[in-house]
Amino acid sequence: MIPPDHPRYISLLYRERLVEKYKEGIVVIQGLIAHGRGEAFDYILGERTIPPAERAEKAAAALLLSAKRPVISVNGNAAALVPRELVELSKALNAPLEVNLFYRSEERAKKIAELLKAHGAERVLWRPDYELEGLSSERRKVSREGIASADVVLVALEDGDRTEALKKLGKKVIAIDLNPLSRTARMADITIVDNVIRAIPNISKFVKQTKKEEIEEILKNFNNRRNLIESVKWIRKWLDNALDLL
Ligand code: PTJ
Repeated sequence: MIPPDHPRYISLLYRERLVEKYKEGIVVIQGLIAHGRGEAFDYILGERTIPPAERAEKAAAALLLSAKRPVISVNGNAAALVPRELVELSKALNAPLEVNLFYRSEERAKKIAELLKAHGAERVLWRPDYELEGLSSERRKVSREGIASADVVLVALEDGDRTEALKKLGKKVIAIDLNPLSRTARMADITIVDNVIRAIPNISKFVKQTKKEEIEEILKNFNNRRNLIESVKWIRKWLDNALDLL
């Protein structure tokens, strides 16, 4: 048991959850490594939502609200960390959740769909019936009524290849990635440099708050490259302040 007064309690709790979901066959072992990488970035962001991330979350909500066919793509880690929050966002947007995996197996996709349904999901797509062009990984396998026909796709913990393929197919991509320098971060239309555990509830909050007449202005004022530069500057600032600890 993790003592609640441990200084890294929250972070350790999420680790436990990932390990548990790994044992249940929802998360792949590579997902644990990916999470560790994310934790390192989260640490030098101060484990909070930095202002550029909040701006990106607002822009993401606006883009999702303006979409005709938004889809939320779910992998093993996201399902393990924020199942309830993903379902809430899906309902707020009336958008389907689609299980899309890098290390795909039919059995794991089904388990993830069942986990989401157990948290109240109404629309979960997990049986692909279409293959995306220009992508050789398992992530090419998508659903016709989901990612294949979506105009806006929200992705978390992503590999750059799929973001690139989705962009080439004319879709808008919103990425949640703690690494502001990753290829995904640079390729996406809107990159949220925040932990998925904070980002998903924040997007839901902004989806509920944003008024129709504000959408155009929010999107016009958002520039992903500028926002990524801002994120890196926040890391630099955090590291500068950390020098005082030494
Ligand atoms: O479930 P699957 O089969 O689709 O596989 C999922 C993993 C995560 C194994 C797969 O997508 C993968 O290998 O991802 P990458 O290429 O390691 O990319 C993960 C990215 O997400 C890295 O840039 C991490 O910094 C970032 N990341 C890790 N944890 C979080 C995160 N970003 C936001 N929130 C997190 N909790």
